[in-house]
Amino acid sequence: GINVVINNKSLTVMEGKTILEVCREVGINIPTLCYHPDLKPGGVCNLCVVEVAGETELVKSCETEIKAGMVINTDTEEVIASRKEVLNEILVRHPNDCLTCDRVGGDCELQNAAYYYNVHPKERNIPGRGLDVSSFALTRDMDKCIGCERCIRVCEDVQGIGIYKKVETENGSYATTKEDAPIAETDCINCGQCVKVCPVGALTEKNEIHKVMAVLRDPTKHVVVQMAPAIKNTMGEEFGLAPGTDVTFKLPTALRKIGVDKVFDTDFSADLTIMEEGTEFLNRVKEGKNLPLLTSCSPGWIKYIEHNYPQLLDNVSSCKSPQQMFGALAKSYYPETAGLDPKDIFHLSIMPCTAKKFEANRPEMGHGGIQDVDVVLTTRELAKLFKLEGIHLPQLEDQAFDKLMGEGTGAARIFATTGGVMEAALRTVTWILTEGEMDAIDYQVVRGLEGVKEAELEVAGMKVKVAIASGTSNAKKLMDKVAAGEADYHFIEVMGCPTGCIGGGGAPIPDNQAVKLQRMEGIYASDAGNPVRRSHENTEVQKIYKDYLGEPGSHKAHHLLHTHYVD
Ligand code: HC1
Repeated sequence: GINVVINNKSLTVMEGKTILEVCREVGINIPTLCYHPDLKPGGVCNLCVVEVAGETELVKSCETEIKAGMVINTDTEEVIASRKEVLNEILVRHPNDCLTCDRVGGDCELQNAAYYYNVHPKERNIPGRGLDVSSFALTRDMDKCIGCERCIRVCEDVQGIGIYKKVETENGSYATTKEDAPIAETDCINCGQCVKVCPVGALTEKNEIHKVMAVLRDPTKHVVVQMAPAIKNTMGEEFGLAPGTDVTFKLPTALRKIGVDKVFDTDFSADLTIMEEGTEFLNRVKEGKNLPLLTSCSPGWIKYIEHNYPQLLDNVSSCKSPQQMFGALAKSYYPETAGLDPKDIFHLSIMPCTAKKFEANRPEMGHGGIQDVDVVLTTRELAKLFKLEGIHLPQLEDQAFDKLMGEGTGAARIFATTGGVMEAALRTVTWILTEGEMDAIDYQVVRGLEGVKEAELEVAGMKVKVAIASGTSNAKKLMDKVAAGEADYHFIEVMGCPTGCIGGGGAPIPDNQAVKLQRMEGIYASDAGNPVRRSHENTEVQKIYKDYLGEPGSHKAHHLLHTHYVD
């Protein structure tokens, strides 16, 4: 360690870190707008300045490495005056519709900083850059952009896509798309990683809360919900619980309180996916065709492969994602069983994902003019709806999911984290191939938050080579090899977001690597605590095959649960 003095206190701290990182570790609050712990420093907002003895000017704490003997002050009068000036300059051109901004409720870093430093600009000069509502997934309010560049860095550096650029104007700088095109016309994959790092309301998921509220008030609508695996171990964060906390059975209670008629579970259709995709995998191995099989659950990933590797689309599993399998059944199996008209059903999906909003609107995802999923709300949107309705989740009693499509195994739950779909598939595929003799459940080799993972496993005398990637820049590493014919994998799991759905674009904010690790641990704990941990043991999945679908891969299963991406 090295010795430094911060705010008149002598401290021994770790070398090789920035002043900002050290201050945060010891509990000193330095405001930032462009800094994000998962991105390389931007150094553009100038809010994090501090005083270092011997320096003639204030230094940016996010970019300055801490050195032995440094004497640092983080809140001198000069520092505060400088921060106020920075904030004032931003606020002069920032719309002040905070009452109705999507970042209402403590999530706006600019509002928090402005309030903290008590900054009140005398007049405003709003640039009038306009609103981009072209996307099913995201909304851009460019007047609210403060030029912090976080979206540029996450899209370029983390996802390897790079749809954004910075524009300097007389009235401040801001981010827009390259060519300034509406976002729906760019290479955007709707992953929403930019939304999650945006410090203000410039980038948000397409807000559909009010649409859902109107439906909940409509007595002619029968509202049926599905809820993604990740929601159960992340929603608690919105109510002050630790990341990873399992709130599975509080969610049905809350949803019924706001007027939902049936609370079902995407975990059910994740198990169903394993039955369909496992069967598809075994068939492809038998026929030696279209290997490696590529998973298809992540709609950001599907968009990415459509844009970048269209020649590999035949390798993509024909399975719809669990969300869309569920949607198809919510408008067929469920109403047929319950004696309802599918036209009266409003199917609401709760996802940690912004790309799921896009997926629900894809033309492939409906039958006979009826859309399978009507609206997708993100984790954040549902949390907001609960709060608006006065619901404090931790105080609620537990309730069960509704029967028919409300059961999920541990295998389904781990879909939420990178490697989970692979592990769930391995649990069932090895069991089928060895007729129950190989009954391993925990496949540690495919776990962990690394961006790319590989493993070779022996399954019933056969060597199976698998790979897993999360985040599209990691997927690219694998797909370049596959496209060049240099890979001999049998099965590849790809999730569009780094770390998988626990790091989805609709996940609670703040969101960073440390939080995601806790979420992952929560997911595996929920899996381990579930008495049923293999998809083929889901009794409601067994029932739907017996009563409705026939066998996995049947004609009916294909009609409802599969699709083909051709773009
Ligand atoms: Fe996911 Fe999936 S795991 S894609 O991350 O396959 O969003 O949680 O619901 O569809 O099941 C997301 C999560 C989710 C689907 C499943």
